[in-house]
Amino acid sequence: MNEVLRHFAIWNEVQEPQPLRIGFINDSFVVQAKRVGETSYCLQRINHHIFKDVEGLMRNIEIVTSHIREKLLISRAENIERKVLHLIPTKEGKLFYRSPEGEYWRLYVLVEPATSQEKVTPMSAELTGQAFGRFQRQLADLPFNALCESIPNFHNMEFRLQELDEAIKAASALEPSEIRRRRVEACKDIIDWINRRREMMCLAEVLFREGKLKKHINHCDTKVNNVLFDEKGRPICIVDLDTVMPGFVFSDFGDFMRTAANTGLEDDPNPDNIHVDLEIFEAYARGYLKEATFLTDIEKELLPYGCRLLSYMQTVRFFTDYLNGDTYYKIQSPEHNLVRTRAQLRLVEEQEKVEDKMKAIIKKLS
Ligand code: GN1
Ligand code: MG
Repeated sequence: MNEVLRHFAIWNEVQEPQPLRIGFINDSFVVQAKRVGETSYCLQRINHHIFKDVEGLMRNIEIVTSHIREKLLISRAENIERKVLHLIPTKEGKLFYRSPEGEYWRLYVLVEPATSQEKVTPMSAELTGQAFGRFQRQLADLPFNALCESIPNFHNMEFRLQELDEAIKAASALEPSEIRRRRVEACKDIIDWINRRREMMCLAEVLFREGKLKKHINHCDTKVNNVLFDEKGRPICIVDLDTVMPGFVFSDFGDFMRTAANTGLEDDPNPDNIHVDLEIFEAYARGYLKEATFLTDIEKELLPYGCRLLSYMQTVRFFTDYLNGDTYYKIQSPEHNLVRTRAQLRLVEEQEKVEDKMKAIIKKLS
């Protein structure tokens, strides 16, 4: 790995890279400076099986981080280095390094001291809402098509359902003994459940085609662990920018609620643990609406719908991976993707139950 580091434009002495266990997709390593007070780094191997257009992905990140840095400079913000990710180019001036083995690597300045959270409190939810609202607002003046879709159709519900249909078809055509075929047969109830909600969940794509809904630049992975906090528990920087791309604003809102306003786990083995945490919902919404001053009426109105949409999308994505034989998400047990599917499915049902309450909260806060 020192061979990889050699290609980046860094001039201080650093220690051996140490693996950092975060995320399901890329591999990350911390590279500490040898001398106290010097810059340390975060080295990442980009999963190019998932991000096929690494060039486009890295260009997106460069556009977004420079745009935010410029905004921070204009507003004379302090500690800009800690507020937005900083990519270190290679010695050849490229945004990433491709090794002779065909691996893709990039290097960021390590934001420190910083901590990340796995669980939110109402207080941190409100601050995180502000942080993601601000992030969207800082990017709101970029035309949405300034960025490419680093994963084509990433949050496109119609596309995710097509992928599911293909997975069902492929698995159904296999030998009866084949595990994927048995999975389809054992999960007819889930397929019916998904089908009953299809039309409703493709509404955003329809509204977009009718010109009633705009796209913005979104983060597309708004989990609380993608926000770095300082020692006082204040958000400093948004990380994991692989999926910044055009999309609907309520996708980001909904994805946070999917992961944080849930009393259970994303892969809770006991779905009865899963309810919507309305206190977290309200706190995040309050913070978000304070900063997301660019929202149109229809976008505000669709925020609760965004919660359901993202949980439904994740149900479909986990389930599709299960039927495909677990090729996308790293799993910790053979049935992990099914456990995740059932947990997300229950979350959708719980969100359906409190949709009116969520709407009332948004109305009160707007
Ligand atoms: C993946 O690896 P991580 O945790 O950042 C996925 C998200 C899913 C999430 C589900 C590029 O994110 O879209 O919502 O898992 N990222 C990608 O936990 O597919
Ligand atoms: Mg991520």
